[in-house]
Amino acid sequence: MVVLSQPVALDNHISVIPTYKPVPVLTSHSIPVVDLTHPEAKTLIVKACEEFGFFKVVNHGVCPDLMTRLEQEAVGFFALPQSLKNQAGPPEPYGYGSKRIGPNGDVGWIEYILLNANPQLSSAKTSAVFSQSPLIFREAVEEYMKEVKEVSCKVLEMITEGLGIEPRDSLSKMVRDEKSDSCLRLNHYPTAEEEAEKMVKLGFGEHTDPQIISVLRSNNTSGLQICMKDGSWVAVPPDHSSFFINVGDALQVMTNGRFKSVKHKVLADTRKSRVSMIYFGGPTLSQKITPLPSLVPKQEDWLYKEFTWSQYKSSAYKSKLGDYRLGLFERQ
Ligand code: GA4
Repeated sequence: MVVLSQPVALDNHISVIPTYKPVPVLTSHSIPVVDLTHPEAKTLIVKACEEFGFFKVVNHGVCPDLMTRLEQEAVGFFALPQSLKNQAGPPEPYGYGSKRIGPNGDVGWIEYILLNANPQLSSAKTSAVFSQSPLIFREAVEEYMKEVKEVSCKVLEMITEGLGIEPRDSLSKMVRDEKSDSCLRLNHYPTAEEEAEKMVKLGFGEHTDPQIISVLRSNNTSGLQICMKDGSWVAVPPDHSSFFINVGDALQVMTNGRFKSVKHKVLADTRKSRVSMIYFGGPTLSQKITPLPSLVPKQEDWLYKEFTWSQYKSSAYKSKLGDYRLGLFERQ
């Protein structure tokens, strides 16, 4: 259980960032760990997606140096003077953001960069992210996105195989599409300067990810918690050499609710900064999101109305972080 305590005023515009007293949460002994090279990996992934919508992957094949390099470059960006970082913001939704999350009043103890994975869609804001930093930042971002996209596609192919769906690229082809609406988020949960502010704060409020799949990597600072089916929260111990995979809303729909899009949040411990990078694998804007016909052949069994990713995305940007976004698309 999490206990809300004194709100902290941050500036003229942001009234409150909820502060938390550290309270015991369950340990994570039950979070599944999947070795991607194990012969039974696909079965374990399907089970983890059904039970938790979340799991950790090891033996993923991404070079640890690349993960460290991107982390260092991100840390370098966040260490720039505020005035320079602000030139890449506010996010619309791409670019640099501080404390505000999304356009509808959500706030957190966080600063971040949101980048579209499709370089052709790069905006003035995203170019500004790289204008203050050496070229190696942009190169690390591009190389990392390529590698992590491969991890997403490998996992999605294991999911289709585990579910017995043909063809095996039914899901991965959506993320592989060169026009896929995927993105990368680099998050920095800063330390607090004032002694009085050094308390656990809400870094990123509870929410589900809208896309198909999310692949998260963080430094060795804790903070991520996931919500279990019974509503209890479990703290996920950090592991900087592994990835954590989330089922997103679109995959919940495509499996007709068999996989659950996992609710999660981040509590920021302001004595130790946390840096995370998350790749959100999404489909193209025009992709129709429906239960996969080979999994649920009869339309009358579909739990959701048909919608496009573009429709879902616009409705997500009208919502607050913690809203249940799929509610609008459920069939009566
Ligand atoms: C949550 C998952 C991703 O971080 C994100 C977020 C997006 C944003 O920060 O711009 C959203 C949020 C996320 C869900 C609801 C809307 C959109 C903020 C917000 C209030 C990039 C995404 O795709 O959806």
